[in-house]
Amino acid sequence: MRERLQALKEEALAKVDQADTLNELQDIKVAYLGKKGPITEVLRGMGKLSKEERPVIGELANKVRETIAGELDAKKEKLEARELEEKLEKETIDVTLPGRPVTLGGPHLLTSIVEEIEDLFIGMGFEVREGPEVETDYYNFEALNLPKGHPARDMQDSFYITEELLMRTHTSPVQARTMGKYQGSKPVKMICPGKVYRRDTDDATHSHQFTQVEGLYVDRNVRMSDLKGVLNRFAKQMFGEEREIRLRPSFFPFTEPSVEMDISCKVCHGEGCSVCKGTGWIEILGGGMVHPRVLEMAGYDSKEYTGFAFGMGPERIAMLKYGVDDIRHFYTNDIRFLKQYHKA
Ligand code: 2U9
Repeated sequence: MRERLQALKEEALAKVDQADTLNELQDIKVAYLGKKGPITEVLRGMGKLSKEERPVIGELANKVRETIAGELDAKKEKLEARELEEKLEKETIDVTLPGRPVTLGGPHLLTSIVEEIEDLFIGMGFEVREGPEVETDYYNFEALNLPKGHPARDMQDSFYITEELLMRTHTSPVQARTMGKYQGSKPVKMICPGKVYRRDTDDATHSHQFTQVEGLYVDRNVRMSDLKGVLNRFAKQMFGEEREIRLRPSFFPFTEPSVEMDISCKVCHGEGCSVCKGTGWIEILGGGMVHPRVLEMAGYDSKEYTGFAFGMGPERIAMLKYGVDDIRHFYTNDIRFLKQYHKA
C-alpha cells in the first residue's frame, strides 16, 4: 500500500508537471483526487489493513492527496498567469494607432434650415404648430377660400385617399384648424412647418413631396406694414443684413391683397446677373392679408380682426443659401450630398 501511494504520487506529479492546459490539470485532478480515483480506492481498502497500519496508511494517503492537490493548484496558477500574459500580449491595444473613424450623423440640411426659420420667428413671438399630413377637403381647400370645383384647386392637385381625404397640399389647414378652434375668441400668431404633397412631376425645382413653413398673425388692427416689417426682419436675419427686400403684387385665394417677396441678389447686389436672371432680385416667398372670407369661415369677425399670412419653401431657401441646383438631392439620401451640409 505504501509503495502504491508513493508510485501514485510520483505518477500524478509527473503528469502535473507535463500538463500544459487548465483542462489537462482538471482531468488529472479528477483522475487522482476524484471519488473514483486510486487514492480514494486505497482509502476504501483501509478495512483490510491491521489496526497498526491503518493510521499510518491513512495519514500517508492524505499527505499524498494534499501534495498532489498542492502541485495542481501551483501549476494552475502558473498556467492562468501564462494565459493572462498571452491574452494581454494578444490584446494589447496600440493606443498610438488612429481610432476607427466614427461617422457622426447630423441634422439633414432641410431640418437645420427649418429649425433656423423656426428660431427666427419664435424670436418674433410666433409659436410653432404642426398638424396632420392627411387632411380633409374642408381644411385643405374650403376653409382657405377654395370651394369645391374652384379652378385654383388644379394648381394644388394632390393625392386623394377618399373624396374627402387627401395628402395636404400646404400647411395652411393647420392655421385654419387653429383659428377654427378659437372661433374669434383670441389672436393667433403661429408658424407651421411640415411636409406637403402635390401631384407634380419631379424635376430640378419640383418634387411631389416637399416642405413648407407658413405663418399667420391674426389680431385687431394687423396691417400690411406689419407683414412687411416681419418679412424684412426674416430676410435680413436669414440672408444677411445687407440684403434688401421688395414686395410685388400677386394673387392667392386665401389672401387679399397678396404679395410675393423678393430679396436683392447676393451675386450682383441688384445689378442683374444669371443667378437672378438679370432682374437683380430673387423670389423667396408669398404672403398677404388674410382674406376676410377665410377669417369669417373660422369664426373671426373680419370687421374686428385682420391678419397677415405668408408661406415659403425651405428647399428653395436652402438651394439659394447653399447653391443646391436640384431639389431632388434633398430626398435621394446620397451621403455625398448630405454630408456636405452637416454641421459636426
Ligand atoms: C390661412 C390664411 C392664409 C398662406 C400663404 C403663401 C402666401 C405662399 C407658397 C410658398 C412656397 C407655397 O410652397 S410654396 O410654393 N405659399 O406663397 N402661403 S399666403 O396663407 C394663409 C394660410 C393660412 C388661414
